Amino acid sequence: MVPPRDYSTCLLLFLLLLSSFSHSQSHSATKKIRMREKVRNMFHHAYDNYMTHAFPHDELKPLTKTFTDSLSELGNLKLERLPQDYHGSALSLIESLSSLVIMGNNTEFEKGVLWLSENLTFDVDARINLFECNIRVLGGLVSAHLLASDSSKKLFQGSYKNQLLGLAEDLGKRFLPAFNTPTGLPYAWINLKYGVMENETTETSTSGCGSLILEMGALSKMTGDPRYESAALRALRKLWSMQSSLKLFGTTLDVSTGQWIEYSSGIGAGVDSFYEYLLKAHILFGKEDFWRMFHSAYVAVQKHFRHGPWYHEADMRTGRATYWQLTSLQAFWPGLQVLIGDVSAANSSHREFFNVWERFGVLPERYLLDHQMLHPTEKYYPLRPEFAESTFYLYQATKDPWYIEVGELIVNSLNLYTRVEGGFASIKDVTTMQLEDHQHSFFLAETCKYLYLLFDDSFMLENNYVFTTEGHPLPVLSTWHEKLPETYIPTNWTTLKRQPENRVSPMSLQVCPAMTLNSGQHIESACHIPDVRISDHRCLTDEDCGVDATTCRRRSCSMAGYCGLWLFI
Ligand code: DMJ
Repeated sequence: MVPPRDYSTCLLLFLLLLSSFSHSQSHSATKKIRMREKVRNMFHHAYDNYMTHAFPHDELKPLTKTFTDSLSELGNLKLERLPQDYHGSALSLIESLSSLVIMGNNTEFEKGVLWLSENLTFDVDARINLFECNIRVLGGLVSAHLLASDSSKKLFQGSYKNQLLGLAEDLGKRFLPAFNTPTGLPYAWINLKYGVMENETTETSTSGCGSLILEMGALSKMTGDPRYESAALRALRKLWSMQSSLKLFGTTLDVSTGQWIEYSSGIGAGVDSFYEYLLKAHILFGKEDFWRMFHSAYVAVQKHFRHGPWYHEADMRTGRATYWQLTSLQAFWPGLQVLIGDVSAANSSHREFFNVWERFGVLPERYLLDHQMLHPTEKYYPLRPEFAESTFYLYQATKDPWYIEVGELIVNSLNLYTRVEGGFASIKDVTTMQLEDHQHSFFLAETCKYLYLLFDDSFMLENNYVFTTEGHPLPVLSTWHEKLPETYIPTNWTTLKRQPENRVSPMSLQVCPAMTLNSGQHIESACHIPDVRISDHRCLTDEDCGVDATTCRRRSCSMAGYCGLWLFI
């Protein structure tokens, strides 16, 4: 471009640039406000329909405008074997409480808390999944209690008398018999009224044992009763002792023998929140030990599961790749990477999920990377939040407006494909967009919440929060910390509550920063493990392939060196 000759031209160009810059800034601010209101409307459409047609039952069936008492047998998407004599625990209301606060609906929050205080009981004959009940119900109650007792928020007209904490404590006590095993690893299933049932299965998952510490730890801190934290910690330590020489974990195990059942694992189903809780427990409780565990586990994942921008599964004993698939649950991983500052790795795998979302309009549950096709029986999208969650974290870290565009795409897809008169319905098959009559409670707890926070993060400026795996915020409190990481402590520190300009968020921990040397050479973050295994990822024999998690059939190694259920495909 030829440089302008006189100052007036220069000034004119400068003013034009400035006005286009401020115009694009105000344009993006307007867009964020518009999108925020769209999400608020979505949340209320889902919530109001639940309250009208399903409350106080557990979840809404939006197509028939009825309900399902799904807390019992949660973790089982088909909702089979529901008990006859259980009439719900207002699960979707409990899951909505923290979202109501974030979206500023204090009246409805107070109403919900009062209803639960007067009506909710856990003395019910219902067999529940410990992991699901912990993240959804205990987590929902603990988080709402902490929000309600924060007097600066003024959420109550009257006074709040710790009613939710009483309920949480009652539930926590009912969890304890599950840990009564020779190993301290908890049973996956427990009856809320009668404890562990006779002949109960001893099989559970890695996340079932390793993702209890945030909620149960918080409960101990608040009640002064150490039993919850101790039980969760003992289980986590036992699990930790079961890692392989490659520092990998399997997916399922036996709680009475402490032996692995499924040796293949990845970052998705059955394992995901185990990794998440190691890091988040470090942030919430300040224990260095959690950080050391997380770091070692994270490095092993990056080394053995990562293949360019995406992650496969591998045998914990040999590190050999087993399943080559992209799953909807894995999409939380980039968000976790943002928390430790590994933003470049987060960004590249987020892109992969974005491509799949764009291709299908939503994220299918399982996409077979080695065949570039959908898993034949897992073509559904049950309104999961993970992709929105990572988009929110990446926008927080980068402020790159592209993530706002991604958020808009998610919102538009949800409204286009899943919104019905009676709420939001799950998608049964992403190739036909046929709907299923189920609005999962995590749509209220997480999907809507993360989308809202993407467009309006003012809630995040009030305090430092850690979001549980179910999206329930827990404030990072100095009184809960044994020792804060150095980077977390401002010089004049007394409490972690401070002004927005001094805010220290988990992201600013930057525990794995990338570096540029004096020579100009760029060194990857300490947590960003370069991919060195691309050439040796394939299987050699059927032994390397393990068992298919859905059909329980042994998989075999194809001529091309990929594991699969070849008869099936
Ligand atoms: C939620 O219940 C939680 O995010 C859990 O950790 C994984 N699955 C669902 C949502 O997909």
